[in-house]
Parts: sequence; structure tokens; C-alpha cells
Amino acid sequence: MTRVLTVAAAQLGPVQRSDARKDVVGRLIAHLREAKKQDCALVVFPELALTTFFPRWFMNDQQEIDRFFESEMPNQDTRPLFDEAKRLQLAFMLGYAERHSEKGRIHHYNTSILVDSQAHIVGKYRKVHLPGHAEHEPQRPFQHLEQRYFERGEGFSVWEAFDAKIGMCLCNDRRWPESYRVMGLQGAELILLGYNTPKHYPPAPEFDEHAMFHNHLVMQAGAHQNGSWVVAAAKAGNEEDIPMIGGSCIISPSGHIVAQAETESDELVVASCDLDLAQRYKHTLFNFQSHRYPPAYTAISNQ
Ligand code: CDT
Repeated sequence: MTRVLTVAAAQLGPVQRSDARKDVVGRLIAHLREAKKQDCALVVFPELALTTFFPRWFMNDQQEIDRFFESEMPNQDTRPLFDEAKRLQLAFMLGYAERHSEKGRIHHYNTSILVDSQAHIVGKYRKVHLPGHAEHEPQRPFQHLEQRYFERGEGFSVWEAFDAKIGMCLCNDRRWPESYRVMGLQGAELILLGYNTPKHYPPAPEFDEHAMFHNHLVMQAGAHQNGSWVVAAAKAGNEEDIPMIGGSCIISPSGHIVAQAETESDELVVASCDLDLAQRYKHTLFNFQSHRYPPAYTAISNQ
């Protein structure tokens, strides 16, 4: 019997700084209900889905910064999302800013969780590749302060859930082949990722015209070279006057985009993913065991 999982990339239009969490959660719930109508089993939400992409602002006051973080998950604001997903028997991936307390120390991460159809958290990923910078750069039209607000996560895992092997990564991770390969080496058949990408890249504005091409290029390559599906959910549209690229999509292990967002608003992108097609690539063209030669790759981890 073939294993087919119908999934949705739940693109979000802009989330403004003034938007209340409960209103954003209402939009996520609307996505869940539409996903159920379209027979989905799993819904993928963007990176930092509950708030505006706050690393674009320089802040010094930790109390102000912490207002964008969640100290518990679920919490009062997100409980309705978990309850509705359980009622609909839908699994989901959610990106959010995590404030974590351990041994008397507070940590801040850019995190995603995998939640099963019974509303249990079955996987957690903390972003590894933190782009941007740590100090205020006033010459920029807007900041990208992920290196100021977050600590790096430890690495990439793959979880067995929904009769599939599922990996997670976040935004800038998708530009690095190592992210996919480490998940590929663990057998990932479906890689879930959320992203927030401004249309304008201040350090090299000449790249701007290629932003969507590069967005899809890296994910299509990552999917194909590892024989995995990729489900990618973006924020889109003008968020706090900063245009975000959107382009949410679902990519087959063949490398082709099989479904893609057409708008820069809240939009559900749906596809049925044949997980056995992932296995077909893993056993032929990208049979790691037969064809990779790790002794030739030591520079990748040594350098
Ligand atoms: N959120 C995130 O990682 N965004 C980056 C923006 C470009 S680097 C400043 C990305 O890779 O899409």
C-alpha cells in the first residue's frame, strides 16, 4: 500500500506589530478548518507565525523583547489552536519565538514544534543558521537582528510520525545544503519549514530581483538531492511596511514544485505527498549507502 500524506503549507499574509496573538491564532484556526475541508492530515505554519517578524527592529529593553516570546506552549493564547487541531484531528507544525528556562538560566530560540493530531508535541527544532547581525546598523532601512535575539539550536533531527520520517528546519536553514543532508542522512521523507524573507536584502540589493528564484532554487535542490518532500510556508505581503516574498510551496523529491501560493495573503497550498516516491529516490539516484564517499567530505565538518 502506498503511503500518501496530504499536507498544507499555510501561508500567512502580514502580521503587524499591533496585532493581538489571539487574532493571529484565529487566522491559524481558519487555515486548519480549510485544511480539513481539503482532506489534509498535516498543516505547516510559517517561522515566527504568532507575531510580526520582530528581528527587523532594534530593541534593548529585555522586557520589550520578551513580549514577542512564548514561555510555555501551549499557553492561554495558543490553547484554542491546539484544541481546534485536536477536534479536527489535524497535525501541525508551528514556528514561534521560545523563551526557555533551564537550571536558572533563560534561553531564547527561534523554534518550531511538530504537534500530532491529538495535540501532543512530538518534536521540537531550534533554528541553527541565524542570519543577520547582533548590533544596531542604522544605515540599513531595516534590521535583521536574529543574532541578537536568539541563541543557536543544536542540530537537525528527524521524527517518526504519521507513518513518515519528518524533519524540520527554519528559513535561513533552507539555503544551506548541510541542513537537508543531515536530515537526509536520518532518512527524512518530508521536510517541514517556515520562513520570513524580505524582498529587499540590504547587504546586496543587486540580489533582490532573484529573491524568489533563489528561494525556490535552494529548496528544490535540497528536496531532490535528498529524496525528500519539502513543505514550505512563508509570511507574505507588507509587514510593518517591509515587503515579504511569500511563494509558499510544496516540492516533490523530483525537485519539481507541485503546488505554490498565488497571492501575498493568507492562503493554503495543498498537495498529496507520496512518501514512497521519496524512498524510490533514496534507493536509486540518491542511494547514499552506494554512492556517497564521506572520506572526501571531511572539510565540510572540519572547517
Ligand atoms: N528569517 C530568515 O532567516 N530570513 C533570511 C533573510 C535573509 S538573510 C538576512 C532568509 O534566509 O530568508
